Amino acid sequence: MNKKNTSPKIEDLQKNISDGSEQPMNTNQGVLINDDVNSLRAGKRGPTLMEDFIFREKITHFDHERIPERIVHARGSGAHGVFTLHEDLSEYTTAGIFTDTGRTTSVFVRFSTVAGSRGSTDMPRDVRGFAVKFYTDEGIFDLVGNNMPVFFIQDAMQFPDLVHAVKPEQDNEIPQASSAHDTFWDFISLMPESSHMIMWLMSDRAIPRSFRMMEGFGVHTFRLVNAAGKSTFVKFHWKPRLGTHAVVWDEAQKISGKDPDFLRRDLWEAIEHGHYPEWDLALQLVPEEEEHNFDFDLLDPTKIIPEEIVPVKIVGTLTLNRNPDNFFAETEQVAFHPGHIVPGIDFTNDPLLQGRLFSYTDTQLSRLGGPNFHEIPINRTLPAVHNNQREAQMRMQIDKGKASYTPNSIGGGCPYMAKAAAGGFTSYHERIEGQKIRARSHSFRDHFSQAILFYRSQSPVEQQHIKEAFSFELSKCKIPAIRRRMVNTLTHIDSDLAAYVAGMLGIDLPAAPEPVVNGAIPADGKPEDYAPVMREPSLVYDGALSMLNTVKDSIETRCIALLVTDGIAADRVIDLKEQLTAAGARVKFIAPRLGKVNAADGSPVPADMTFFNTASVLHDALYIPGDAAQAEALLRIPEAVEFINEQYRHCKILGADRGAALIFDQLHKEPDGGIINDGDLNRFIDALKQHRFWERNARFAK
Ligand code: HDE
Repeated sequence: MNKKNTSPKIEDLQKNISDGSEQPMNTNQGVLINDDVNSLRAGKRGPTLMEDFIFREKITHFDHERIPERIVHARGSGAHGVFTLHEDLSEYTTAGIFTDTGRTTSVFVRFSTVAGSRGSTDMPRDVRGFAVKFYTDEGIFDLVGNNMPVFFIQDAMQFPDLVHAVKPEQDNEIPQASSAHDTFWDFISLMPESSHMIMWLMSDRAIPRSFRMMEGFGVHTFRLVNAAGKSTFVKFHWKPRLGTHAVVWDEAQKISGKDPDFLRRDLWEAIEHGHYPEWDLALQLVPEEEEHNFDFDLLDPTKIIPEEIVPVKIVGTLTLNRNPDNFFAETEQVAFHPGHIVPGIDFTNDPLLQGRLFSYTDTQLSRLGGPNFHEIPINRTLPAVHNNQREAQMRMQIDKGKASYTPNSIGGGCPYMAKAAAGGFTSYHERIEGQKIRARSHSFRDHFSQAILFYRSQSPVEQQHIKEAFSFELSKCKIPAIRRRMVNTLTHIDSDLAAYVAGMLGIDLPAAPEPVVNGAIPADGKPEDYAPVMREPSLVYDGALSMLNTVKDSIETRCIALLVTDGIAADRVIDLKEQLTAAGARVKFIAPRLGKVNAADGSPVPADMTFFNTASVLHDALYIPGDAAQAEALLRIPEAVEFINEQYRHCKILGADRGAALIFDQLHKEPDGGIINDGDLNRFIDALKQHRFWERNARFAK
């Protein structure tokens, strides 16, 4: 199907843009301002007068400059872009964005952390939000997902508990943006259903190298519905073109100090430099008749559908190509909602999704100040809005006519309801029967088999990182009983993992795994109805779960530090920069001081950064051009030595020209596949494509 794109441009929706250039200043009522620096007073040294409407308007506006931050996902970064479809999916759905291959749909995407407040670091160990607003011709479709495919809890009823547990503790508001504390692990250790999610949270997925290098997941099973009313279950995935990559934990902690805006800056700069981030949209499709063919429940949000069982089908591309003009107006005020769907897409009865359908409108009422938040430019839908909703705070739309009710005759019966054939939304006719009941389905009780599958699917490096992450997090818990409960939970996932963590915490492993405690049982609930069903995973390995199997074919946008000192050969550094830039990397000259270094031929080599204003953790690799004199000069600068040591420790790729390579011996770096000491740039580039040389750390060897 190849229809013409009729969408207005998203920029047209945002008509309230003001840049103030070449304009006189005026008040919000349009009155030109003559004096914006003196308040009106009774005499030069007298009291300020209440009648100063210019002063009062300015201060009132200032007093209310902050809106309440999001309860969760407060720290975020956004970008505009487009979505294009490669394949007509009308076999499954009537939704225009999934059937019209000729269309380019505008999107706004917001990435976020979950726990920290708005000013917190980008780099805590945390889930990342991946929320996409599609401005489709048929209305807004929001895919409000995360960078992990499962969630901590099965029922929305427990979301406030989860969030209270992970947020800073009640008495002293410590720690900020961190799950490494008693209340979080107290809750988790009493919630066996969190076992799968907690493996993802302790994995490298929780410390991404870049928003541009994260997968995204819709998490819940949704429905697609076609023109004949037939429904197909669907899981949504975003696959980054640059592959899925992470930093290491020591690096993440240091980045939080050196550049808390690390991920925000990375996204902004990539777009400014024209390196537009791209993701493939991939779907897992399950025919309605096959709902019960799995050994887990499709409605359980703590489960994935292994890609080994249902492969993903790539159907479209998301490209982010424009930074916001104004952070507050766009990234802060954007309001996502999993309930924003369009005809051809529908919900399932996943109890987590069902609860979300209530929460997201409700939260905007206090955050954005009332029910008219859809009129804020970034939230406007392409089709003009015609309905009988009226008034309330901050109403922008001026509704004409007398009739604001249905049925009416005064307004000619308008606005009228749209027939399904004309695109009117109809809900999928799912058959429902049952008692009104508060209960958890027995099909939701297998909490461990996919946690085990996840761990077994990880490479030795990733497994080691998970061991270290649990050890770190639980070491921050002060209450021994919580640590012990968690270690016992781990014995049900992997004995080696449990033994390592117990060893690092200095506690004894239980002689045999004890039953896991489930603290979430209703007062009159029967414990046997809530006892986890323990079983082995049906699959041994799912290749899609390990970042080892990710895309590693380019060094595009990787930040390479070229360490330069006086006496360097100018033509060599310029050539290196050109070659690496041609391969897509971003190269910075790091020097002892700002300004320039003096090359051997007397020409200036401009310094981008210095050893005192940047750090190793902000770069993916380093290269040392020159000869022994350059190496010796660097060895005399403690910050340069620390830079090289840290790059090495974080398993990064270190390159040097043959003459300068003696620096690696001097610093006792044993030659390995991640150290290129002969100036061979092709080998350096190939090594960097692998992201890190993980084998360097002997602890990973199995
Ligand atoms: Fe959210 N979530 N959530 N969530 N969520 C919010 O809405 C909520 C859940 C997600 O960049 C809030 O506008 C409940 C799962 C993202 O603006 C709030 C439950 C997933 C974002 C809310 C969940 C998410 C939010 C806070 C349990 C992954 C940020 C501010 C039923 C599929 C969107 C806001 C942005 C934001 C409620 C669970 C993703 C309070 C009740 C599962 C990416 O309404």
